[in-house]
Amino acid sequence: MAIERTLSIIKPDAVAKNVVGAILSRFEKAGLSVAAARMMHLSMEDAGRFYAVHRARPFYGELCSFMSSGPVLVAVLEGEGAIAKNRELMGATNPKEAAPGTIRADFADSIDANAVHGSDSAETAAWEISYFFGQREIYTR
Ligand code: RTP
Ligand code: MG
Repeated sequence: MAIERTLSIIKPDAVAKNVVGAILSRFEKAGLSVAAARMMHLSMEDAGRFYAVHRARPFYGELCSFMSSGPVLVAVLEGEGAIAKNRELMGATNPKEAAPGTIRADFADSIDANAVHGSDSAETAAWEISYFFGQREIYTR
């Protein structure tokens, strides 16, 4: 399988719970490497542009408020099949439906406060990575 890059966000709920390291460790144990990472506090506008694909959905306002409610860790993960592997490690969007042992099953509280974001396709990953990181900020081991 090809080496891919994907964008991960450790959301405000998980940062507040002090489980950033625990979540990054899951990625590393599954064979993904951190190629870039930064703590940031998104503005409502930052979150709105990032999640623009959802702007017509009823949960858009709440999603943007939540994502700008506290600091997040934005990161680029790199490895074989990184996009699908990350989604698998994350688990279902609603933590009540997330498989046991997934990040959302173990760390998420609700469908809004669901601990992590992960790119859902190669096209999305490329756009999301470029939204947060310049070429010179991304490292390959
Ligand atoms: P994400 O984009 O954050 O990685 O999550 P996802 O792909 O699993 O879910 P997506 O459909 O892209 O939705 C983005 C985020 O919006 C919130 N959401 N709320 N109330 C609802 O029905 C609902 N549906 C989605 C979630 O916080 C989800 O992560
Ligand atoms: Mg999504």
